Amino acid sequence: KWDVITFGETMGLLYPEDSGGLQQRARLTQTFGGAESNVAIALARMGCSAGWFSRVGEDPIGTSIVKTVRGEGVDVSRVISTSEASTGLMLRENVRGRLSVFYYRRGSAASLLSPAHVDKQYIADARLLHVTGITPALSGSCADAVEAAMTAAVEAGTRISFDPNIRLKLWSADEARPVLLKLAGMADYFLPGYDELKLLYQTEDEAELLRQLRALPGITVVKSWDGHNVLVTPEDIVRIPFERVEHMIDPIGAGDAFTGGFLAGLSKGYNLQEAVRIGGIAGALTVQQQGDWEALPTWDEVDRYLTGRGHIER
Ligand code: KDG
Repeated sequence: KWDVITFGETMGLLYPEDSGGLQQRARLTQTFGGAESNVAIALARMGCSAGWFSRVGEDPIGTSIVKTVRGEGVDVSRVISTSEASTGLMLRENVRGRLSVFYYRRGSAASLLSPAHVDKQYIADARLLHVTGITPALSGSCADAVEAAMTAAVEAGTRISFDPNIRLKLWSADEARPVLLKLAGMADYFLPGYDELKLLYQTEDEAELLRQLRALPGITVVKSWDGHNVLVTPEDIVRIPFERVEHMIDPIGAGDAFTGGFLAGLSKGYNLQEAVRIGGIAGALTVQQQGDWEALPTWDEVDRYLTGRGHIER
């Protein structure tokens, strides 16, 4: 069985090499990014068996995404390459510390994913299915694909983790809320950030938020709540402090690293609290280097931190 399989759009990513915006003539670095493939790569680096699928265009960006994700040890056997549409793109800039993302993904190959592309047997062959709230924001057929995949998982006894990953450039909070709350209710592990939680439940009242989360059938881990990651189960609320970040370089990808670490921890048999700590370590290691997935740690790096083993320089 696969430890985790996941699916969702991965796009070509372009950003200026130097600090500065995209309006000026800039030299661009070409890479790629996608929340779900980031999680799959994180899991593979941490020694878990992971699969990711999507649709990509028959173009150089799509080909390089599939080759690179495969090279990271992720199963890409279910990825569909199509001449029907192009691989999506995103551009990113960081101007005086203000980060902005620009999407060129409408009508992309991945936005045409539909329930017909969801291989139920693949999901049944996994211990856990990971999905995010980006996918249902892409198109009606993508939203249907997420529901079909989750339903297949429930039928097969495959557990589900769900990161709402709210992207307000893709849909409004009012559009997102009912869809994401429904999916949260189907998940065994719901992994929102604190800001997303406030948006979903439209309150900042701590007691009310906790009450809502405890009413969910699954377990919730809230990322970045007052310097903690907070584990909420029907019985318990545990606040696990953040790991110290010495050199913050690039915050993007921290959430995906957290998810990868958390799920890797569970796959390796750690308990929930330990898995949250492992997720926190993976997140902290990732933000200290450039790149969404490039900076994801290996299990050895996480374990060195976890066990307090030092770094041998030479
Ligand atoms: O999750 C971090 C980024 O890789 C992510 O924001 C890119 O999948 C992405 C999206 O749709 O925004």
